Amino acid sequence: MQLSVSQLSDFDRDGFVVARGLLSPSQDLQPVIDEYAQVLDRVAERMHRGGEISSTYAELPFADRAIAITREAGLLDPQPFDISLPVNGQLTPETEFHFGPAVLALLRNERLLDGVESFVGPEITSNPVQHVRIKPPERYIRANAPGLVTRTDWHQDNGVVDQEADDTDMLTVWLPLTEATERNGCLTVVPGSHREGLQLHCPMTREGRRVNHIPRTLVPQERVRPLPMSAGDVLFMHRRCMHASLTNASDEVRWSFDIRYNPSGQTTGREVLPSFVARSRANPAAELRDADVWRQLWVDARDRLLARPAAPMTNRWSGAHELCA
Ligand SMILES: O=C(O)CCC(=O)C(=O)O
Ligand SMILES: [Fe+2]
Repeated sequence: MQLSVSQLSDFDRDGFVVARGLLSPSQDLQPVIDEYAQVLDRVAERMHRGGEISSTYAELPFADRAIAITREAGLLDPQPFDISLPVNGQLTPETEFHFGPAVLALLRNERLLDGVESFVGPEITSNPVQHVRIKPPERYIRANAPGLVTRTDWHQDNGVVDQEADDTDMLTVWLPLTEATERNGCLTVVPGSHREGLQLHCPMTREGRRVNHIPRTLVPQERVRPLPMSAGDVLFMHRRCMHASLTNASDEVRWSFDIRYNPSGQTTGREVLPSFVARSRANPAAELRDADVWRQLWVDARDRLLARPAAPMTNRWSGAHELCA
């Protein structure tokens, strides 16, 4: 189902639109939750063997298990769950990730891609800038934890990809697997900010990774709007819409995917990572449908990145601006 005229005009005005109930939690999201239970199993077993946790908490459902592990160990490392590789340092031959068939099915979901097609057109590439964020209650997480498990600072997605992708019509798709509320860390946005250009971002190093954020003084606080969403809702967001997320101050896990798409043929902004054709009306045979092939693309990307000499991170955000001090 393509988006309605009024949804498209909301996107035009605000820089985002939430399609309520676009996905079915039981049909479209549950397979992903089930797949991740296996990843958590593996990670919990390993942590238990390594003496990091006293129990594997195998009897608990996913969210409770993630919380129990975080409570005891201070962190459930997000990398083995993620659908990406660290590009800013920290990559090793042991770096894990998760590229499973249920996640690929979600990225290729018909209803989702119909929505994406409304913005991107009929030739759709899955952009490799993508993450899964499984965020336990913040109070159980140790200090200096990776950004994927804590609140996200203000930024525009355009500001975190390479400069060469400034003109790429990259569309961000954000969808929760659990209820996302103001208390557990839903997104916040500045409606209309996508029309105000690319803002200054300041680099910050966090856990050895470089993250770029918009300094507070450039965020118009009076325009900030929280965006609570339910499982099944899907947010479509312009690459220059300013957004952040709140702290998880609740007792539950806040779990979301953020994935991106762009018209095929445009640069993704992270060319070192693999993209794939998610939909092609002109040449359906070009679509990637096999999760093993998808996974292998990322294994090969990891090997390529490990083999190349460590290049200094070049980035347009030098941090020299006075607002970055
Ligand atoms: O979920 C979050 O905390 C941040 C997500 C985000 O920045 C994005 O989807 O682009
Ligand atoms: Fe973002």
